[in-house]
Amino acid sequence: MVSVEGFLDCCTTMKKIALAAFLIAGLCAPTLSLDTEHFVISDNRNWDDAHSNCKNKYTELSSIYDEQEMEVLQTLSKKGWIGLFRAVSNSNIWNWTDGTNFSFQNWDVHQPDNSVGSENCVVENGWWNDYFCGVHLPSFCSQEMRKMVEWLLIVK
Ligand SMILES: [Ca+2]
Repeated sequence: MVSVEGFLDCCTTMKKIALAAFLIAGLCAPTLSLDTEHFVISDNRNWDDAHSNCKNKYTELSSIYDEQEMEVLQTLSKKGWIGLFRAVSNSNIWNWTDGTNFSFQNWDVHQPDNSVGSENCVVENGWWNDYFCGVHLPSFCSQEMRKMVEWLLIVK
């Protein structure tokens, strides 16, 4: 026969086990996220060499998806090649070297103007300008970083 105290001890123990299970299963949820970091390469290269250098040492020439990312690049350098290029000669079709969709745009006034029909690469200088790919400039490279993020819920 179980005494009253024994019954209460049993309930308390079960509550502790349930709480422990809840803490393990529900409150700590480690997840893996991808973070992009940008770097400036200050020695001057043409766009093709800048692209090869980024692929060899980082992940890609930088892609820019929004205003915040623009600001991050501007804190690194005032000017540099990015991963945007004219996909079809003399068209207004643009691709990112990493294959992501082209939607955000930040062209300077009167750009892209495709001067003399051969400005097929894009330089970032606070705004974007299509420019001659053979010009030697600094460049922006990006790197994908795998980061472990652990979500913790604080119980009051
Ligand atoms: Ca231009």
